[in-house]
Amino acid sequence: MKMKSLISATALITVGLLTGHSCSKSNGNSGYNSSPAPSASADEIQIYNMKFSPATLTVKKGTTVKWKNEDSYAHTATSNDNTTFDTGNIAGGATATYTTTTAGTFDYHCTIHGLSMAGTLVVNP
Ligand SMILES: [Cu+2]
Repeated sequence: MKMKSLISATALITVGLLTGHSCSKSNGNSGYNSSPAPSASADEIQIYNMKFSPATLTVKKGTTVKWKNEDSYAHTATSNDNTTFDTGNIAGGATATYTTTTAGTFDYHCTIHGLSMAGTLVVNP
């Protein structure tokens, strides 16, 4: 009689390692840097080298338009009718805003440098 050697299966002891689940805090993306130009929102007009850029800006009524003076000296953005808006002096490096309340096409200029320094603000209803 042959004795069958029973091979006992070795029990594999799996040691459960409780690995600390590290929740790495990902830094929130603060935005894409797609353009090297100074940040200008859609409703921003830059004043640079005695020019308004864009020369014509179209917005919806209720929008707050911002002028940013990139020159080192003061400018104004004053509607040609002298009543719709007038930022007053915007010092070099400063900004001024105007919240549009009336629809229409408004030509404006800089009172310091005259009508040759002009822009147009189109306000859609
Ligand atoms: Cu000016």
